Amino acid sequence: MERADLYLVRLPLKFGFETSYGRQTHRETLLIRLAGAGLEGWGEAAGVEFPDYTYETAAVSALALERYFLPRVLGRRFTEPKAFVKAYADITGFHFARAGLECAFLDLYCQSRKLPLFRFLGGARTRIPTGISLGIEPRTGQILDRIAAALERGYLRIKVKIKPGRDLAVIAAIRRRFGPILLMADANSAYRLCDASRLKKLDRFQLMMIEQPLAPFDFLGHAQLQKQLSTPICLDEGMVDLDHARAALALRAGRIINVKFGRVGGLLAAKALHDLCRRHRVPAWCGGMLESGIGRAHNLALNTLPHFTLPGDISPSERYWEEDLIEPEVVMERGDLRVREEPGIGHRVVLARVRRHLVAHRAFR
Ligand code: OSB
Ligand code: MG
Repeated sequence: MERADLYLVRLPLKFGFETSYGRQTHRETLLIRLAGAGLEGWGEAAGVEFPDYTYETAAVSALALERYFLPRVLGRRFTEPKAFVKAYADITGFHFARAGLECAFLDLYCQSRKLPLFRFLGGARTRIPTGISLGIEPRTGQILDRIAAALERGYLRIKVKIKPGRDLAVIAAIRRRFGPILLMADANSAYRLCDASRLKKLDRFQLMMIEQPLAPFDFLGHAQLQKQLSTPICLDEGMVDLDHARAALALRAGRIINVKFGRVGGLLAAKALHDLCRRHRVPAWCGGMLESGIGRAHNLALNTLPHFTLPGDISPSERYWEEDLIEPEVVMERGDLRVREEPGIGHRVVLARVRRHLVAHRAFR
């Protein structure tokens, strides 16, 4: 690898996105550019700005890459992804950082092989039916309006964020207005096991699943809760690697898994989790992290894998950004996201747009 660039950017979201952790109006994220042999590859460490969903903020990813990961790959030539990942395999943790780094390499590698990234991963489809993840709003009417617009736009499944006090009445209002749509709720760890009787009241609304009701690694609590609920529990925050996923499944902590390539440390790890779910016959789907177009393009490639049979959380660029960082943007047609057949991620990064939102840039040789 001849050169690496880290771009910390802060992108204005088109809408405030509120979860049980709080409300975001901007997305701070880290972009990684690798260059070698006349090509460049891009990746994104789409952590968070404030350590809530994960402690791995974009700033932490930048530090980890600069201090620990980049020195292992700069000045070396890699012909295979396996060898690239092996160069830093002894470094633990920093999943979002290593995911972004691996993504940049895979983009570069696939371009050199003239291979679309999704084909390299083993994906087959070029149209992805998808769902939308809607934040908490101060008034239920606003959520209903957003759902009406999303259904009109062709999203297959609606996910709404919930927290104690913004749950039962909201879900009831949604069912009353929209009837039997594909509906689910994401609690982002906002409940305790002692809230079980409240969560049990959600059963009558026939949700597809309730995502991450309890603390990230409370697999025992989730197992006890799942025993009391007919609604399937889906695990998100705690599914950080295969070991945690295997433990959670063995304990019956949930019946569905949300796969995010950043959380598990890369596309290859995400594919391994996808394969684990398939072997266990556990339904799986791809989550999202409000990525810029760069991470979004990588996530889109991941979404093409065959066992992601439930609609995911990946929306087109225009939902989040006045102007995405890539050309062409990720687009939705008749409810489906389109996967590009060009080599690598198949989208070009517009550096001028990266610079417009730049917080910090560092170049390494
Ligand atoms: O819990 O799935 C989550 C975004 C940031 C952090 C956590 C989550 C989310 C989403 C948004 O739900 C999904 C998206 O549209 O990218
Ligand atoms: Mg979630």
